[in-house]
Amino acid sequence: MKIGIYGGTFNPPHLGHMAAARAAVAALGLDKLLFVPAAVPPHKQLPQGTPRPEHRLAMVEKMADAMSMPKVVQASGIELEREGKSYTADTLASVESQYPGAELWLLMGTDMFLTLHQWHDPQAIMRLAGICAFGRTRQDGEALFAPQRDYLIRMFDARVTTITLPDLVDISSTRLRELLAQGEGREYLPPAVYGYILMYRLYGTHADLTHLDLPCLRACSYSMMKQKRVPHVMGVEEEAERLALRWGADPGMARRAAILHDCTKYLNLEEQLELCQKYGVELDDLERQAVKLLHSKTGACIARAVFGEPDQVYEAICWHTTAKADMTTLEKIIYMADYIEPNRDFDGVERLRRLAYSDLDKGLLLGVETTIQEMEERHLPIHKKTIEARQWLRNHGVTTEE
Ligand code: DGI
Ligand code: FE
Ligand code: FE
Repeated sequence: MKIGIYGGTFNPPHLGHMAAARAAVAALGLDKLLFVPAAVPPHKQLPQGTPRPEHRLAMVEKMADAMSMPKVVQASGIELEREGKSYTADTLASVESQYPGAELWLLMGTDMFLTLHQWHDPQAIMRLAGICAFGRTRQDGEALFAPQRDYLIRMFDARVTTITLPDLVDISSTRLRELLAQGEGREYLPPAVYGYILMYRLYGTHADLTHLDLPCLRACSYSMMKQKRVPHVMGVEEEAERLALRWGADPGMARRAAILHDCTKYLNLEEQLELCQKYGVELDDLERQAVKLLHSKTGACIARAVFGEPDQVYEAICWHTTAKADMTTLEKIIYMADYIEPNRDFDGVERLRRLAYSDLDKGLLLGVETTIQEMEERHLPIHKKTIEARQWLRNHGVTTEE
């Protein structure tokens, strides 16, 4: 097993780090790559306004997740958790003991590579790991790297590989922090990291969360979920806008409701219940135990309380899982968009898609009936609002015939 170890302050983690990590995984054939955010070295103060360690670790976790290689790329809090000074040699030793027999590669940029012989215990570092240095240009690779590479090989019997990063995102963390403080820099960050920065007001950002434009709202929402759910949420946004245009609802509101509809999906039961308490949501017996039913309630609360969304958006998110009797057009649209967005693939989805665009109520009824049937097959209790939705539609003469 080959493991890459990519340390740094990641202050903040950005697309340049991701490009370098991707190149290293490919060039070295890594089975695993660990991003290891460094603790503040006692002798080297991090710049003022550097987020707390837990924020840096959370951002690095978001960057790792954004690489969409969940089995390979991971964040590690190993240096942040360690007491006292954190030396690379110790980190390598600890990875070594965690993965006995693994072949370790230490990844680093040019500056680090050129000073490697001055680090604490360079013998141990180069005994435990091969060195993989990223160059920005070919000149780096040759003029700068070659003498240092030869020296390290001679002195420490090092194994050294250099990678030239062809399309390296050209941004320094220092410059990026300046841009962020001026409300810029979004294009250098994975959306989930940018959203996290906005939500916790890191690096001097002070976005008004209640007046975010769509890209910032997306970033915030994606920062609250796993990368693997993002395509679904993007699909719902696209579908909701299309349905809104078809059925005369506000496409902007449809988009915003869609962007936020699953934003609390990853909270556990305890966290869900806490939010319900905080926002005064009354729950029935089924909701208190079925965590999957709670994210629509809590998502709606976050949309309104944190992002300042109006009642229509609140309600549309609130009913997107169970539906209910007598829904507004926007509520129906979000329910349907969640069901038929382009990534959905199940028996009957094509018929559901046709109905959603030919007769919204018929589509809604078929969606509700499909859910009820699925719940029955899985022997799960059906929420009473879902039953009421079906009854209301039937009472109003709606059928699922095409
Ligand atoms: O959040 P999504 O996965 O995009 O979709 P969703 O909000 O419709 O949630 C679907 C989940 O909710 C699915 O796992 C089943 C659950 N669910 C929906 N209606 C009912 C329900 N669970 C129970 N027990 N009863 C319901 O009536
Ligand atoms: Fe949902
Ligand atoms: Fe969803």
